[in-house]
Amino acid sequence: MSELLIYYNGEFVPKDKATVSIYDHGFLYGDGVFEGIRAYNGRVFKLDEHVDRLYDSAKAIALEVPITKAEMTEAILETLRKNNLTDAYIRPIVTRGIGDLGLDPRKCPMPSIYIISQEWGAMYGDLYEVGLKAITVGIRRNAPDALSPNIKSLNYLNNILAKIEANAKGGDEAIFLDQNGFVSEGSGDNIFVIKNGKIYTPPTINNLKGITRATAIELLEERGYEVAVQNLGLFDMYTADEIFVTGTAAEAAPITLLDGRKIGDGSVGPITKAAVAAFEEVTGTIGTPIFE
Ligand code: PXG
Repeated sequence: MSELLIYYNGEFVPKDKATVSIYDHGFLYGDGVFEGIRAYNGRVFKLDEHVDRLYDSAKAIALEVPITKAEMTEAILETLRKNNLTDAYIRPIVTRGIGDLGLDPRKCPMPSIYIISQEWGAMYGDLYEVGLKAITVGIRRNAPDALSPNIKSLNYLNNILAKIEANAKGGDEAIFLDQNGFVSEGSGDNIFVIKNGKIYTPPTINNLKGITRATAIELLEERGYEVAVQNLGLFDMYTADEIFVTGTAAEAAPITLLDGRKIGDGSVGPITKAAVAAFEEVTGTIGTPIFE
């Protein structure tokens, strides 16, 4: 297979040559934004939504992306075409660009744009059948008035610290609470809780406005389920009949054990199965075609 090509500021560069300046503020300070996108079956899933969120994240940090959304969309598709990918993970990144060791963003005259793509399958393998073991971590999700979790920024240390803690405690995924003790999200996914046939998910003030979350709400409502967006606490999680998480990487993934407590009877429940099946159906059929 030919070498993977990376988009860098309008050009395609072989993987080994796609390097970042040590003076790029994305590297020095986590000063930049990104997206995680999937392509299934030759179609990019929810491409416009991801491009919109990338530009919203950039706007929130006062970073002006130097190309239009239409140009970004085309750059993403062209990156996939250049690498002949049909089932892929796509990572567009926009950094503040190259500056110096001072943190003032005015030192960076030109943002840098990178698009990485590669082949990618399901993240949790066999765990979709049995469910994930999740751990509520002690570290709290970034407060919205400090660094909004709505910004998909290059500063993911909060999430990485959660993952380290979950790994150390034998969990497959971390569950964050926010500073008020409300359920926030996973390290890279949003949370759904099911009790007595009704579905609940937290509002997005304290978590990422997940595109898979929005898709799951839509798909479940279309299938006649009621989805309530409301604050949840740990009690709601421990006493749930079912819990699942949603994300571009995780897709819809069941959680069957949380902090040593079985969720429901400890097996994957019917509404979670319906969500997983519905998601699989849409990812296989809709999306922006790469090669047409
Ligand atoms: N919360 C956080 C903190 C995320 O990073 C989600 C929720 C789900 O959002 P979407 O829009 O994807 O439904 C994310 C997204 C990875 C990986 O490598 C993580 C994400 C996306 C892609 C890859 O773990 N997280």
